[in-house]
Amino acid sequence: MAKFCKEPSRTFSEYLLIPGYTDENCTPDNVNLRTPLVKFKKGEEPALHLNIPMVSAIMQAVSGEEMACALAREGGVSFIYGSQSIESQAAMVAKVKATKSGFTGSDSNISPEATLKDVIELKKKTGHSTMAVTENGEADGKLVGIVTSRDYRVSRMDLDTKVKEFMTPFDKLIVGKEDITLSEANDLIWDHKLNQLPVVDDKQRLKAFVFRKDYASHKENPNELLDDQKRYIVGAGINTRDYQERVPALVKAGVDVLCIDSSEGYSCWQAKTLQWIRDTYGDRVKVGAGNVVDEEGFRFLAEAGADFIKVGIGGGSICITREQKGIGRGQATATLEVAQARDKYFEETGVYIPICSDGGIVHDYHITLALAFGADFVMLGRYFARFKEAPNNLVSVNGNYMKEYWGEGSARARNWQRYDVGGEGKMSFVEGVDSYVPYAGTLHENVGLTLSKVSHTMCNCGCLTIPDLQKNAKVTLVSSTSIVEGGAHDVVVRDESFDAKPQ
Ligand code: RVP
Repeated sequence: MAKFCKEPSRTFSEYLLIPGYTDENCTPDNVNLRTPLVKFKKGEEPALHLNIPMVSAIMQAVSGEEMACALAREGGVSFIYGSQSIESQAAMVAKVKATKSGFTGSDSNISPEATLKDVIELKKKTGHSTMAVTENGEADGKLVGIVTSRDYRVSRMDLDTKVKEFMTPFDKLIVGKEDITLSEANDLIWDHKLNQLPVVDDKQRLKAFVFRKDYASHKENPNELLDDQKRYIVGAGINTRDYQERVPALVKAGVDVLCIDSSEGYSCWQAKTLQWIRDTYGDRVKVGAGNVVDEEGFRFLAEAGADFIKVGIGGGSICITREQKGIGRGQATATLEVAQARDKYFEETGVYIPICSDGGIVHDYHITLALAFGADFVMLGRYFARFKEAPNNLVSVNGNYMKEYWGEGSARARNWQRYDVGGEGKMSFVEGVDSYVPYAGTLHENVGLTLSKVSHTMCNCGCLTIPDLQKNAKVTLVSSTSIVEGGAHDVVVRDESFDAKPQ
């Protein structure tokens, strides 16, 4: 007969936090959301940490280069999706690592022989009004000038005018040398009243621009997650099939942390992948594994050498694994049991392995609950797919702006390695859907608001750090009738359509 888990399988929406004592020191400004990303020994610091407890899902619709830079700027990490060729995934990682904080690579390059008409078209395509004029019109060409919107007036000039006739030529430009620091670049910008500073190498090739507006925003991001060369920290997903080729390519591209991306991680395939990485790189390459939902699964991956362990099966917003295969566990119950296993393992071995609650975060307070249940950080797909920086399309559906969001197990992504159970068989049925999510604007605005809610709740619970919340949070189950009580009830909520129109 089957073994039965005593506890029912529960989700975050079935719980609430009960406030603890808040003293005058316990204010949102004093909350510290720093959390470990990879395992560490008692008394030591982890080799990698996050400044906010959020990472973006290993999905085609979520984690590309732009998302990775935007999230690292806030203090989190993106895991660039692995369901693409090794070359294109490594190129994405390399692009993130080439984006030094405050330095912007140019994707608007034009030749001096091009025309004003070409300039207008390029601006429409990239959205950028500053263009590098290079000898061959390519990114790696010699810089011969720049064009900004101050250099031309469409209403007064012939569209066939050549770029070389109206650009600001190189000899009139103030430029920075390749090894310039961000603050030196900023001094030049201020001293010469510039809007942008081109940075060139010794062969006069453009390496980056530093924009006046970006320097200001860099100052606004104290949580930026950077490596020792001031480059953004970035992760990448791998699978248990082509790791011997994929991992070296990602490591060469400069990836900081890997994660085996699978819907079900309690398998010999994950152990073999971890073993190969340890044999090849020792502890130098950091790699997470998963997903698991109980103590047994956690132990297995911990002993196999995972640097962090991901929790959750079937809770993702686009996931139909539970319906299709009948496997999975409520996200709250799974997180709690794995966190208890993590603590037990720490007591026994002195090694702390961070756990990540992956999928099923619907409301911002679910993040706080996941942390209270013992997660060190959370992975989100739907949440990030709504933002401008996600690599998915923005479309209009019935007059509403939506972003496309599809599961890795959907017919659209066809990421069969994620659902791999060995053998030659490829996906014969889907485990995910293709969907829309409402467009929500920029990552910066949304993450700021979400974390403000997390910090306020932590203060209500009397906790200033995540370890403090994990240890001291008080949690209660809610009844279905008390859920009704939690929303606006027994009133007619006013909105524009209801309000009487003034006469
Ligand atoms: P959510 O944040 O609820 O959208 O969930 C995202 C998570 O769902 C991913 O991190 C992954 O674990 C899981 N996922 C991705 N694709 C699929 C699928 O097609 N079933 N599931």
